[in-house]
Amino acid sequence: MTDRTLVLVKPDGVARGLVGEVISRLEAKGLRLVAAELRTLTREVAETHYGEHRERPFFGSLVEFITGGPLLALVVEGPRAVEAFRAMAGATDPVKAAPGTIRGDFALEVQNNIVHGSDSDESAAREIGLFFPDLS
Ligand code: RTP
Ligand code: MG
Repeated sequence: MTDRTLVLVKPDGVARGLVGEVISRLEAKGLRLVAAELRTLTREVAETHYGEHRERPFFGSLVEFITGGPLLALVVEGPRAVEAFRAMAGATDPVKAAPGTIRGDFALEVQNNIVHGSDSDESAAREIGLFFPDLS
């Protein structure tokens, strides 16, 4: 199967009207949309999605942020989709993210950094299963 990754336009990106911008960039790059849904995450799904960060000091704040409004969940596919989208998103801290990346162009704060992208093929499979169980 072609490589797939889970992309989220986080609640800050949706609130700022950046959904079209992110989708345009994905499509221009050549990644293909497989699934898309606007939804507000439950605390349970948010805590599962970011489970690797459960012990970090920012975990509570991160869960509040990611459940604080609707986000757009996308599955996209294409060659090396995970790596391709991480490169487009840029560094986690938007001040360090290169201009030309989504975070580098549109954000300034480490938490409110517009997009999420799976960080490995294993993470992508787990996250796609969590958000879109009918796809796997
Ligand atoms: P993501 O999982 O959302 O794609 O981001 P990432 O891999 O680039 O970064 P990660 O280390 O997995 O962090 C997940 C998200 O937590 C928020 N964060 N806040 N306050 C802080 O120090 C801090 N550090 C990370 C960000 O929203 C980050 O994207
Ligand atoms: Mg991550």
